[in-house]
Amino acid sequence: MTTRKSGARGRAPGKSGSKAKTSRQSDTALGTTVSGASSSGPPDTALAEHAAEQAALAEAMPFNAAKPSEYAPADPTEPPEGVHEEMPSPTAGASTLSEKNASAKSGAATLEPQTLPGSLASKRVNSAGQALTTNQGVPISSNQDSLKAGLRGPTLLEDFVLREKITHFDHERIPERIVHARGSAAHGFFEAYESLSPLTRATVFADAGKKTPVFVRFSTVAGERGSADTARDVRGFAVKFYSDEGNWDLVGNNMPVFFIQDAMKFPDLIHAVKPEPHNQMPQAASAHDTFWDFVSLMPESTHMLLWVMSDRAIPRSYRMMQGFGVHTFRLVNSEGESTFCKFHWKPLLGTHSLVWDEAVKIAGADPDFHRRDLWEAIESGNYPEWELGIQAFSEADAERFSFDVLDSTKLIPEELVPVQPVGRMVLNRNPDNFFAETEQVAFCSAHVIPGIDFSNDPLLHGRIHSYVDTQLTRLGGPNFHEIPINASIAPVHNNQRDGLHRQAIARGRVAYEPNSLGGGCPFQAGAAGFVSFPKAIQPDNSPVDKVRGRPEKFAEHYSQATLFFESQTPQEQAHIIGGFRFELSKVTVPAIRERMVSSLRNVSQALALSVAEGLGIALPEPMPRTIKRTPKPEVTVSKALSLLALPGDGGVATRKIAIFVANGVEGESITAIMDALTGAGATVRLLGSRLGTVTSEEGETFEVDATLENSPSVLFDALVLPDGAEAVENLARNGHTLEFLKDQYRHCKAILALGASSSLLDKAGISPQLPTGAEDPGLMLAASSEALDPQIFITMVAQHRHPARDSDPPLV
Ligand code: HDE
Repeated sequence: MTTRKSGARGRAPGKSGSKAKTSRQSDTALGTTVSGASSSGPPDTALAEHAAEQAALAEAMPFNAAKPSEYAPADPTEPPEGVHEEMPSPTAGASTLSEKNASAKSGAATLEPQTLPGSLASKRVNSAGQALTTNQGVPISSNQDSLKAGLRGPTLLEDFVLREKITHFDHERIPERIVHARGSAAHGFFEAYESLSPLTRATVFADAGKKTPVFVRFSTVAGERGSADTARDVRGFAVKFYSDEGNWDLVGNNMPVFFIQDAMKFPDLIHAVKPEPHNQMPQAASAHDTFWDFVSLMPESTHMLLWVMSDRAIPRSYRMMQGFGVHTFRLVNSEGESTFCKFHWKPLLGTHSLVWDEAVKIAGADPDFHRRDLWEAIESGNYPEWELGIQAFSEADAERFSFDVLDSTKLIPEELVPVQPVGRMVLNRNPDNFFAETEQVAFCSAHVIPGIDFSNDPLLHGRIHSYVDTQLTRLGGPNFHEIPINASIAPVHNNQRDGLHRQAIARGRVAYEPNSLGGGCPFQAGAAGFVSFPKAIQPDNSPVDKVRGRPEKFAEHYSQATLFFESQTPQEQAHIIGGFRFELSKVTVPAIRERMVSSLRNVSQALALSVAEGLGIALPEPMPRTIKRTPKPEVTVSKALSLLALPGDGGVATRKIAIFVANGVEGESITAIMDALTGAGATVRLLGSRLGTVTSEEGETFEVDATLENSPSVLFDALVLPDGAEAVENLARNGHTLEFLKDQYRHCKAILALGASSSLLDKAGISPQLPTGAEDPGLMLAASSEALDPQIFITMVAQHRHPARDSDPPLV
């Protein structure tokens, strides 16, 4: 038997042990912290009682009963609970008997099992109605001037208020993340649809309706902390679940695959994509020599390159992108049975993206475009929501697939393993403080909870090491788990101590295990704790040799790149071609461009040809393939891979719509469309040449809330041009008007031209017909306010874009 409990329970303090208390001892001997008498002494003092309890605890464990279970255990999946004793009294484990002397600072003794509270509430500072203080809590009399020897005299070294303020300021910046430096985050919750207990014992999926708090950070990868949001890049999608069995971090991306297969290549990939080391250019962009040099030599990157050159890499909003766990994970149920699993987040608003020309212009107009969008949506009560789905499959299924599920450059088509919805996530609270929460949050793919486990994906295994390692430097030492945003809600009990910035004040003198003086606590949880799934390292149980290498299936690099390309709509394909053309045209070394195009020949002839044409080069020979015989793929077209597969709820909530106004506008139709749009949940802004008010034909005034100069077209999803001859004339005189209009048209957005404003369309060279002669489905002309049916326009806006108008190069 390895588990013993309550050995000391019921024994009278001081009566433990076999020795009779016969010998006289000094009354003060018990206070000593060294040496001491061989028996506990008279039991009538607190010191004696404490000493007796300690003695009893020590005697209750005459030897380490757990030892035999540590060698060649009969069943390693059922480790025993650690040997421990119930504490004989609340003070038995105290550091000091003086703990009863509470003060405003030390507070009362902590008698219940407890650690730092995980809730952020205790850390939140509310300064309303409070006077300024120093960091020592001393009220500051004046925050305007330093202390000087006379009004025109030198500043005094004595000024501790100034020195403390400046010193803190000097150290306000911490190192930024080496990747994913630019990010934005929000709090929310995850709610399980039903119990997933047949598949996993993970507590977040324990019951239908169970809610778990989350903190989610979205990010770009390559750019630095101050870079623009709309760079062409992968987006991080990192979710921290504060579960009741500890923190689970699902640190994913908005694309289901990755560039490389083994963690060994990650530093190379990132060195290649980051600004080039000699001149630190370009910022937040993959369109440069070193990136394309590297990836064109790494054919396994090709599938991911197709994703990154697609519109997925320039989302319209964080709220409108999917998330993926990327790697294959394991779900483990309470019987210890495992199922492989891939995680998918699907946005309720659907998947929508920018177009490249728009993304470039937004980077200048509003580099915080995605950050602002997320913040404003949550502030206005439009809480973004995603559905979590899993692809669950057995090891036997995995063996049958034409690709290896441990290869992160491959996805599992939804046609092969459907995505099963398991819960929803709502982000309903902005952080109080960007630095304290969004910057200091530390995600880590090693943070799993019982019921979630790793597969042998070699990319995932490198990540298990990397995150904590990088955070040690970024967050300054080993105690960053105690920073409030990182602290688990589940209590933390272990024997880790000290280190920079330690906050937990551990009670008692025991910081080791096994121990008897702390009653054996904290003790190992045994099978109730996280037990690693014991599956043999090699799926087929073949002998395990030390090896640096990859399985043969990893060597097939192109069939899923082809699958992705073939699954896109013609417009999406055109954008992928445009992406490659743009990026490769920025490369200065012709041989790199050619090498990449030769690789694309293995994906699609049409793709390679169009890119070659765009670059003005002849089609090179296809790149030799790594694998001799390509296995037949199970799926050749997957509808789920198109952005159009998730159109969203068909509404216009939070869509940003510009209505132009100027003196002389026809007010009735403006009011009608404005009311209809805001009624449908859209965000409407009245744009004019200047801030202030404009007066309508009817004498009504409208407040201009943004200008044509400060809010260009790319910041809006749709445009309304007003009626009123004078207003139209006024607007036509401002060059921004036509620029705005042309961009709305070029980016295939919905435009409503009321009455006289149709002349602005003519001036901009915009025809109500497409070059095919068909009516433009995103352009609405309403001759008068009576002829206006706002619902038709709302439906146009809800479609996000009207690709029929898309042309390469642009028509206007
Ligand atoms: Fe990361 N990654 N990564 N990564 N990653 C980091 O951790 C790393 C990879 C991802 O919002 C770093 O705290 C290695 C894949 C996200 O704070 C670092 C490898 C996926 C975030 C790190 C990968 C990701 C990071 C940088 C290859 C998608 C931002 C700072 C083996 C599944 C989390 C930090 C946040 C951040 C290492 C590959 C997602 C350096 C070694 C694949 C969303 O530890």
